[in-house]
Amino acid sequence: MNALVNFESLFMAQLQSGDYVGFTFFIGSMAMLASTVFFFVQMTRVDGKWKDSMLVSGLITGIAAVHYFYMRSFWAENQASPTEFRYIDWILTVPLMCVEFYLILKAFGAKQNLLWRMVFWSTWMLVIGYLGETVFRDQSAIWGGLSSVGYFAVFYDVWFGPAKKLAGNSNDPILQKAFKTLGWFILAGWAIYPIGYMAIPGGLLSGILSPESLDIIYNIGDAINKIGFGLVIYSLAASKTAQSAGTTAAA
Ligand SMILES: *C/C=C(C)/C=C/C=C(C)/C=C/C1=C(C)CCCC1(C)C
Repeated sequence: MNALVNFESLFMAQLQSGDYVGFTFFIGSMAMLASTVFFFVQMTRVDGKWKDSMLVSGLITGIAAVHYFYMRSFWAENQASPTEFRYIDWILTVPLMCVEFYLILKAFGAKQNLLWRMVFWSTWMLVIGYLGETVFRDQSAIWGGLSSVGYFAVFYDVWFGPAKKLAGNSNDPILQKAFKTLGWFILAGWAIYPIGYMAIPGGLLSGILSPESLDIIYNIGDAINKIGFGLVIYSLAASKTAQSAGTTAAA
């Protein structure tokens, strides 16, 4: 199995009929590309202080788009999980999702330690998850449990901890609603991934999920979390831009 993919095969990857996993890789690559164009174009239309948030949304789907092109050709050639590309993508995009939280909460007093704490725990989650999926696959359940500690730390921060308190400090209903929705992505959206992980042979759900489910579940998770998360940011930025245009017009 070769982890290197040549340039031509990136765009010429073949899809066999009945290859449902391959199907989700192809859809994923185009959905990420289209979302990236959308977020970058919308970035030019929102107020200055929301441009950074839109830029980060576009970077998240843009980085994912490139990796999806790699992953789909890796899958097409090897019919095997592109685990390395997957985790390289996550280790770049998940911290950027933490940056989105930080950018939103900065106006309400978020300090950089909020960002670093979230980045630390999400990196913990991914590095340990990678080890459980590769080197220590036979003990994937234990590594999955350890990885989940990082997941719960991020979840706690957003739902009950310091991030939640900062959002509460703002008396801005538009921002609070967006923050709450992003919190649901962490609770329900991120919870999709451990289900895929448990489909690993010998994993906790391997009795009911086939090994190919892993990539399908991860691909669905990525579409929801990367594109959906970006759309929440876009809707927040667009609402705030419209709101400030309204107040300027009224003044
Ligand atoms: C865009 C990519 C995202 C949002 C990826 C998120 C990934 C996770 C939340 C992964 C979580 C895992 C566990 C909580 C335990 C098992 C191992 C992982 C890494 C699949």
